[in-house]
Amino acid sequence: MQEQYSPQEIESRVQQYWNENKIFQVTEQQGKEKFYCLSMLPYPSGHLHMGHVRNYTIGDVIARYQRMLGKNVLQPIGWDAFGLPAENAAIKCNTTPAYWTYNNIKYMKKQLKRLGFSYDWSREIYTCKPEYYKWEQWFFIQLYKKNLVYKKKSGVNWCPNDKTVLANEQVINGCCWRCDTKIERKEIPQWFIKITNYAEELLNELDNLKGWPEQVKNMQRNWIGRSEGIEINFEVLNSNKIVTIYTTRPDTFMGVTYIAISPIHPLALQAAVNNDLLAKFINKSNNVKIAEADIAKIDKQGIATGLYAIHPLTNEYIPIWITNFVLIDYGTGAIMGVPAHDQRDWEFANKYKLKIKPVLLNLDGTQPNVLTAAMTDKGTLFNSGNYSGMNHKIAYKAITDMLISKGIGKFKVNYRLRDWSVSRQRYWGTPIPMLTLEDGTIIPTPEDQLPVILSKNIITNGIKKPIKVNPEWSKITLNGQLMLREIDTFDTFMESSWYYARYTCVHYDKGILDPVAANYWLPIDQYIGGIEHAIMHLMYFRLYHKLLRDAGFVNSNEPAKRLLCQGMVLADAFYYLDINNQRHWISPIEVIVKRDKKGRIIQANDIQGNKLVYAGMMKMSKSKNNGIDPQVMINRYGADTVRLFIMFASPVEMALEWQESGLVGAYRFLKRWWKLVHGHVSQGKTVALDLNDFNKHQKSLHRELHKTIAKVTDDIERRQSFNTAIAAIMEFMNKLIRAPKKSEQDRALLQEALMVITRLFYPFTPHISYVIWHELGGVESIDNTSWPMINKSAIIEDTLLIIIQINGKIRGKMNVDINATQHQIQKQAMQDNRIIKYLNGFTIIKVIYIPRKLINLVIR
Ligand code: ANZ
Repeated sequence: MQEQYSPQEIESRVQQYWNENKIFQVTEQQGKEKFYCLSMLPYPSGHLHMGHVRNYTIGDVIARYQRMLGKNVLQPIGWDAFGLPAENAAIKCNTTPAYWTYNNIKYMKKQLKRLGFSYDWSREIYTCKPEYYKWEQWFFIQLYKKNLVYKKKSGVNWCPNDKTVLANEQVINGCCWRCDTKIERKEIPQWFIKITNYAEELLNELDNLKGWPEQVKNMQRNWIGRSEGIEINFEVLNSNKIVTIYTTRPDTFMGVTYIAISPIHPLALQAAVNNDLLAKFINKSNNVKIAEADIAKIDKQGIATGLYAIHPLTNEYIPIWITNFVLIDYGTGAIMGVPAHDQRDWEFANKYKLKIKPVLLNLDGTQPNVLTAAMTDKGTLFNSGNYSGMNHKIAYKAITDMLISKGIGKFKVNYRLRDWSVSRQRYWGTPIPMLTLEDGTIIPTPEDQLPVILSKNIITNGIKKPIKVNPEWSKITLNGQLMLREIDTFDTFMESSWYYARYTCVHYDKGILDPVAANYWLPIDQYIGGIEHAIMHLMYFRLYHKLLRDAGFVNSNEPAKRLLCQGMVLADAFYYLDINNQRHWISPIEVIVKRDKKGRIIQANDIQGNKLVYAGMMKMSKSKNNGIDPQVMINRYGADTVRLFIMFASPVEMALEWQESGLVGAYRFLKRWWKLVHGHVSQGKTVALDLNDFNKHQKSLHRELHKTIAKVTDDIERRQSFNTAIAAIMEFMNKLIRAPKKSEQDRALLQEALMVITRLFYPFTPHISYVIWHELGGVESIDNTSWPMINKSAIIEDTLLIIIQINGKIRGKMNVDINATQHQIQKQAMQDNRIIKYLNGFTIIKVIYIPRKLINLVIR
């Protein structure tokens, strides 16, 4: 065994062995328990960042652990290879998105291999390859045939900068999630998948996902946004029209003072036909798409239509207004305005001097003051005719029943979830496999013509313009008929919605999935990824599983049993202000810091000596220039050190604070381990372990060893608390370093302990474990070795701690033999130095013994 620990040398040797022997390649083995461990696939942006490294390390630790339990473990990897950044980069670097993407993959693949992740590389997926997206196109056509997709001209979120449509989820505070440009509204024909058909199931099944974080489930619940309410029909005065509103608060029905409709509500459009002012207002509002979350914040604008609705109970005339704060695609696109009890309605009424009629008392029974704001507590009704005096819950039911019995109201469950718009006006994506005939009819591409391969013939129009496919590509003749291909491509969330299923049978060419393989591996036992995917990806992925199930390809209801969302990776961030008060962020690698005794930064300078401001630990990002390149760290310390630090530095779901000092600590630890093993093996072989021959110390060390196995196993398996698992191994290793190594049994025990520790560490630091295992004489490779077993009898303590009381007062504690009888315990207590003085001159009249806990001597 080499004296020095040289990670670069051993890691490349071990990785080469794994590669050449395809150690982690798996096939279905009926009858053998499977474990499917999956980390979310990376976008090939150019190089791995620390977030990737953290995500994939966690996955690999779990996969390696499960393999040691004897399971058939599938851990695949692939590339989410379509998407906008490739187009932008291609424009900037004057190349093609394909070239940029494949090049990035090549580099990042090398990085993944350098980290020693135990992937089955034979199943690698590139989502931009026709052999993959062919099945996505095929499946879309099946959905089309089942009436689960449709094309609709619809107001969409349009990002004027990226020149593309965005899904609602991709609009954050009215701006593009990618470039932060203000979103506009635009009407274009778009393809949609009917996710709303699955809204109820997507919501209800969350309750069965016991292995998913509550936070994610709650985010999904809110996003699906189920609400129960009632639709109410109001007659429009002097017309045969009806306006239907949706409300969740029928108890406020007597407080309605106006009706508000969306600018694109049919009634608004009709009213505008002969009214220029209305038409202008509608036009203006159409240019801005308002996100639901913004309704509370926006300046409420409106215009009276001149139409009135009739209140069904009071027969009052209620003005109908067109407003910007009622969304067309929620409920019925029309509301009843109850300004006294809804703040949005109040702001609108206040601005346009509409009546405000309170109908609910404050909770304390006093009359509400609605001059300055709405009163949103739910007190007792007043001002409400027959309903006055009713508690709001009773009134809710009474008014609902009344409206239903009159035939003007009906129960309605609404979902905030919208159908998924999957068309993108982008080049670098999966072509949508649909055709438009000369007469405008839309047909799916015949299946024997699949895949519709993305054209390589592209047009670039300079820096600011997006790449476009050459329009000539779109024109085709099929069976003598002229037709046009879609030039839009799919939202890239399409590819990442079903890749997990395709991994089970990547080379299958008879269909999208081989049901035998898919049902063997699925559902995923452990899925790992960032919390930023809580809504979009994880919702679409769940939807796809249900679509695949309903098409007969899989027989489970959900794609993943257990989900782990790892926390962000943070690093110190520093900047200086220039003369224009602009911040310049300096990479932490180039900063020289002074710390106080507690390790807090008290001064920071850049290499030139300039004073810097320390902004604290922040998420690693380009904008703060505080990203740490994993490659530099691997080159400096090796993959095992990086992996160990990442898993040790914090609980997986919490933020990880990157500190090079922590990395140095992990590296030092591995060196100490190496040294311990080196010292041990250079002394030659050991004798067999003889538990009967153990002295007290050896017994105790042996017990500690098995307690450590128990703790580490529980931490990894049940608690997923990897940092405490590592801490426990390290603690034990420190005991080993200090333990006597003289006698034959000392050495035999050390040998045993090292063999155990090497296996416990293997999931975290597989390379060094691999080598040490061999040096310790492991017969087969550690990759095929099983997780250490707990020797239950070794854990059993051979002594017990017993409390000694005299007349009910605690006077001491003592260790007694585990098998001691009451008589022996009493005898030992009476001989205890601390006790003797109390007994002097007294007689024991009674002994109370609580087994394994306490002995109380009653004296007089
Ligand atoms: C009267 C009322 C009185 C309301 C009151 C609330 C409080 P959720 O729970 O989100 O479903 N609403 C309905 N459709 C709307 C649309 N298209 N655009 C904007 N707002 C809309 O909320 C439903 C409530 O949101 C409905 O109940 C309606 O206002 C409003 F004291 O009706 B409510």
